[in-house]
Amino acid sequence: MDITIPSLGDIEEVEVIELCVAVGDTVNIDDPIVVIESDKASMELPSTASGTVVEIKVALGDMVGEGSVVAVVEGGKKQKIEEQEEESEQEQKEAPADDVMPSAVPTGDAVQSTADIDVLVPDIGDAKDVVVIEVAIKQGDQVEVDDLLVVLESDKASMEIAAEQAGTVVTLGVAEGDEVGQGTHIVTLRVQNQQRSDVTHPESVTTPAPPMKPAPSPTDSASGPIELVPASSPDTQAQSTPKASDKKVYAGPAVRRLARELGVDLSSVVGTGNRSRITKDDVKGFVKGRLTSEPAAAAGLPQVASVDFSKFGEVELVELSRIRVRGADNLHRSWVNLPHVTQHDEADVSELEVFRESLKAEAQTKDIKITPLSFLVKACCQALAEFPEFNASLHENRTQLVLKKFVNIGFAVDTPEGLVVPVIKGADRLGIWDISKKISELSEKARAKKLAMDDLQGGSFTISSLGAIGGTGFTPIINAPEVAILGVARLATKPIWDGHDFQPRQMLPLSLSYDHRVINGADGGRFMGFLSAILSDIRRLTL
Ligand code: CAO
Repeated sequence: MDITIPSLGDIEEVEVIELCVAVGDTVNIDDPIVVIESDKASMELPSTASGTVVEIKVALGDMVGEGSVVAVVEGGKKQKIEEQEEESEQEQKEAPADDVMPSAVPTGDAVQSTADIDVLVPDIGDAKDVVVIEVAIKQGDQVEVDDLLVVLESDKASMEIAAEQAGTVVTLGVAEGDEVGQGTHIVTLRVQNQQRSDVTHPESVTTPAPPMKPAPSPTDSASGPIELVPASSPDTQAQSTPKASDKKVYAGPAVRRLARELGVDLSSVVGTGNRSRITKDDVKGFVKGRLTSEPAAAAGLPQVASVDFSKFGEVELVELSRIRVRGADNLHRSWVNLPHVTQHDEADVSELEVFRESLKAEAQTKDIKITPLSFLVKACCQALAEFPEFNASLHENRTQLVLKKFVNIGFAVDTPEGLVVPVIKGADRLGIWDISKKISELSEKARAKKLAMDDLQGGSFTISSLGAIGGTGFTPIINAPEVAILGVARLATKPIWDGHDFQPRQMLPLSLSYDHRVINGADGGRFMGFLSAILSDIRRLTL
């Protein structure tokens, strides 16, 4: 059974702009086979048979005329010829004898210099459920001839209603989503130097208009007339002033439907089809682009401008290591997803430092390097036991907290390849010597690129120490999905008032960043107070 292009009225040829089926597809009567388009409108061509598509006879971009075979369907039922002819005859009887330009039907009284013209929905035949899917104008807009006013869509075709005359929008009769029928008031335009506008209009005299039926009924057949509704083509749009036409999009009904389903604003999509028509692939590509593009763009955040720096001087492009690229992604993900708060404090580590110095000789004999970091790890384990919410993750359902009954402390290691965060598993069960050993082993492995996946996984809290490098404080980014991270800066000897005198004390700057969805400021303060107290009096580590 051949599926053919029916009568196109006065139009000789239309373009195939979309294939809706592929060979092997099963179709029912009325299922769209292709979308065809004249220079004025687009519509779906419904199948006149049910069965399996065994051959597609056209390709995208082909020009087809009445009688052209579009596809061959086998194995099902064909619509009865008598039915088709009856419907066709019936439609012809019902069609108004004076079919003229189908677009906006202006009515109004004779005027001198200005007149208010009501633009109405034209005869849309038996199209059902016609919905206003786009309103391209607003009150006060100046429209030119051929500027788009509204786009209507039935279950089969979309049709653009364009301005027949230039004028100013006085009132709008429809809104997006309204259902309309023939005669519905679309807009009132205030036009200049109008004659009588309800009798005829210049275009209908000079340009023979195609017959007017917006969409074939479900039973339209190969032999019945299929009539396209004129609308402004992109060519005419391009020529007109771009005020009300700024929002115009050029897309077929199937594409518009897809865009609506995916929530895509078609005016943001660049059309790659003939005359910039938007195709389904354009819509899909747009969505894909949004999903894979910069997180900021995907989230609708403004993007940092890309600048061609070579305009200002010599530049060199250097590849970033995989660790840096992935690390940057992780940091960015955390930064945009977790509301960070950073709380600062200083711990008096004077006694800790005396104790640490006293251990150095012994450490040397054990071939262990003992630094403030080992004590920080130990102290954090104790603080996490006291404040379990800091040793947790927010469940993805966002209504539960995953409290971890283990304490695995990650620590940031600066390597030539970038920042890595190995994890000391079960740190709460280790003493200072073992923690120190672990820090040395894991940081050496990190710098030698020998870390195993297991060394990097399972962290429940992270410490980032820049103490050996310097600085008085910084705001570390949480190693999500953990909820807190401790930043450590360089300790400094400061004069601290003891109530009688200033005493020289070794003060260690601490910066705690936490996920404010999980931890509030008061808890952050308590955690810091507890941590400082332990570091100030390391005897507490034994408690
Ligand atoms: N204040 C003053 N001195 C400090 C200090 C501090 N907070 N922390 C460490 N030091 C001292 C150490 O005691 C050591 O001196 P001594 O040998 O005289 O005792 C010296 O600085 C060097 O320490 P280290 O760096 O070898 O050892 P560490 O345990 O402090 O740190 C490691 C190990 C792996 C964390 C560190 O080498 C490193 O990579 N730090 C960078 C982490 C980083 O980049 N963080 C930023 C992440 S966010 O971008």
